[in-house]
Amino acid sequence: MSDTTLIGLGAMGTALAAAWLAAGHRPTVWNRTRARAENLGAPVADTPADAVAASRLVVVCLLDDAGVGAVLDGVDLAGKDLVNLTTCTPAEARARAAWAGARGARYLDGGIMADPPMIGTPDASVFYSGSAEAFTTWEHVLAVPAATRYVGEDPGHAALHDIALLSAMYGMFAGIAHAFALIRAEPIAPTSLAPLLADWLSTMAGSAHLTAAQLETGDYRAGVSSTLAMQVAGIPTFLRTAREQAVRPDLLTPYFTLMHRLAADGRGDEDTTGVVDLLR
Ligand code: FVH
Repeated sequence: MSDTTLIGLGAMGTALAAAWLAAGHRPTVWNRTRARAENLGAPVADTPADAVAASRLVVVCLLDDAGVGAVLDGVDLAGKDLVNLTTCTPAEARARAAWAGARGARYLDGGIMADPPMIGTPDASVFYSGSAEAFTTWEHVLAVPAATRYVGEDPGHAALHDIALLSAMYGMFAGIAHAFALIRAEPIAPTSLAPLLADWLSTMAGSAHLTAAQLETGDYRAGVSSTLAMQVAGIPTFLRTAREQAVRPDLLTPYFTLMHRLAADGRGDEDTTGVVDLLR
């Protein structure tokens, strides 16, 4: 019996397989398009059922949750530990855990915080949640391609951490796009702005800690150094600058609108943390 089965050899699954093979594991693999499995140097199963039968630990990394259901439909999962690294929503992960449990499998959901080239490097990590027993049993195998971060028994919490962090990343991407758009028509090289931007964003990322503390205490005035009122007063300058540079402010205005709403509610002496509550 192989120690691991890996179902799904897209860009991510192939990177996972390569990391396990490089570390001396011998995962049994299956992929819908068989050609992607053939030159890996791993045993290739003919069917998903054969792949699942080959190992107690079954790792799935497919495009989406519907694919997981389609591939594992009718496959005997009794006694297996199913680790699903397919990106999904928290509700999909909980439903998939119940689905696996009803078929006699322990379930772990995983949210991958890496792109394929990062797999096998110290920068890669994966959030896991679900069966603590399954995590303890297989952590030594799961830790080969990426550092493991177990975030609890709720199978939806790995996906929730994954999507929360990626959502913050997209907010950052939006800010970066706006910043580059502002300088685009000027004789300022993007490569000269980039290190300034990266340093500034790294410094400001620490503000997440103050926001978290304020959310936990409910005191949105604690530790405020730049009040909402001061920041709202500056919004017209951001909008005029965008207009002067012929840049659409579309990526910033949703956040500015929420800041205005808080200020209109008389919360100008607070931080911007109240935006979190307005979003709910
Ligand atoms: N690549 C990335 O940067 C991100 C990083 C964070 C995590 N994601 C998630 O990982 C899952 C897999 O992503 P991927 O990069 O491997 O995706 P693809 O290269 O497009 O490969 C998709 C695999 O899924 C197979 N597949 C899709 N639909 C079905 C289906 N209905 N039945 C069976 N297999 C299916 C596909 O098979 P094939 O096209 O080769 O036959 C690939 O193996 C994903 O959740 C990301 O969000 C990656």
